[in-house]
Amino acid sequence: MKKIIITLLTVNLMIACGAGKSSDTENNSAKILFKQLKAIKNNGILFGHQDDLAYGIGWKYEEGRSDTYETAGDYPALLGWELGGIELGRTVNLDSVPFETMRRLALKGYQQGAVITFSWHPYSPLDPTKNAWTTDTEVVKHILPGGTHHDVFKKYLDRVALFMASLKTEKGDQIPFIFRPWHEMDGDWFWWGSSLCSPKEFKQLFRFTIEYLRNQKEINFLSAYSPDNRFNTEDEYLTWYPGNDVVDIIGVDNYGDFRPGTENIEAARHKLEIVVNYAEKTGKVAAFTETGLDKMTDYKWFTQKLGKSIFSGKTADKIAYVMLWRNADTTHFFSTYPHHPSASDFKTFVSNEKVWLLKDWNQFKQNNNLN
Ligand code: BMA
Repeated sequence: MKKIIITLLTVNLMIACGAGKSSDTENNSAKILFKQLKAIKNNGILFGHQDDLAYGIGWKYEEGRSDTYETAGDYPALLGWELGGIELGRTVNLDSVPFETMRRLALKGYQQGAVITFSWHPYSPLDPTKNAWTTDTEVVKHILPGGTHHDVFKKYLDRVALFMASLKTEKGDQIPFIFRPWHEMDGDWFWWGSSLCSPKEFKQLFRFTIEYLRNQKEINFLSAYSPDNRFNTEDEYLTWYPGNDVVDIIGVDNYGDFRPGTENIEAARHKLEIVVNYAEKTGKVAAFTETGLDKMTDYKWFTQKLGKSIFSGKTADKIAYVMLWRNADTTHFFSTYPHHPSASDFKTFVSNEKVWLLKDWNQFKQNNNLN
């Protein structure tokens, strides 16, 4: 009898503590990823690229290809992917990448050692014909709990969760990744942006998203907060910050301070410093979550602009990664590719011992028993 009572007590305790949920287990894979990312600090920076294994300039879905690899001899250490369209039950994302291909390549990238990150530009739950960039209607307040379209929003998240849960190894373990929803909220180009929702509503949206995926759907991931560059102080940076309990990666997206015409590399450096300082204070990971130069018109951009923003001052060695946006075609690309005039500067940039492609990253994990 005593034994039964103890067993029942243990079971009750396990339920009360949420034990059994992967997100609460000591050795869960997202925690391992967090530990790996934290260990990078003071050592190097991972180089990342959006959609790198799926397509590049002049090719699409050719196994093993990568503009990064073909330019510099190694794959990115971090691979970005985009989920927009999954919420509508589509089989291809808004950039025409089939979700099956994405799943396979994300899994392959992870198994080769890369860090995986997902962005998400969902269509409006109020009107699925309106994409993330349609800013003619207030959406956020209607999809929060109690709102008219909350149930539709939950269905969107259910589909996201289903895809996330399907990112499994042969052993059936869900792979860890960074989820970076609702980015650039300080700008006014998305329906979740500053012109259509208040900081209070935004924080509720972010919190609901993370908590629903973690607690209801038991998805194992790290989350990233990524405003655009419209801040100059920590207070401004934190305007939309939803709370330390729902954020793991302290990030920033910044194209504006690198754009000819509005270029200000010192401002970019200063913003990264704000990010780094806040991550230090809170014990989180700092990251340069998105950047790049449209059509790479500055052939020394990597060493003279990106490099200067991250390597001058005390920021560089505290940022875990920098991710460049996608190389769609010759009218829309943000990194380099073979034979582009910026290719040799890119090689110089990644030859810096602090900039890590996949082999460097794997070597570091191996040397420090971080696997
Ligand atoms: C934007 C552009 C778009 C793309 C979107 C989502 O920055 O690259 O072409 O559809 O990201 O990936």
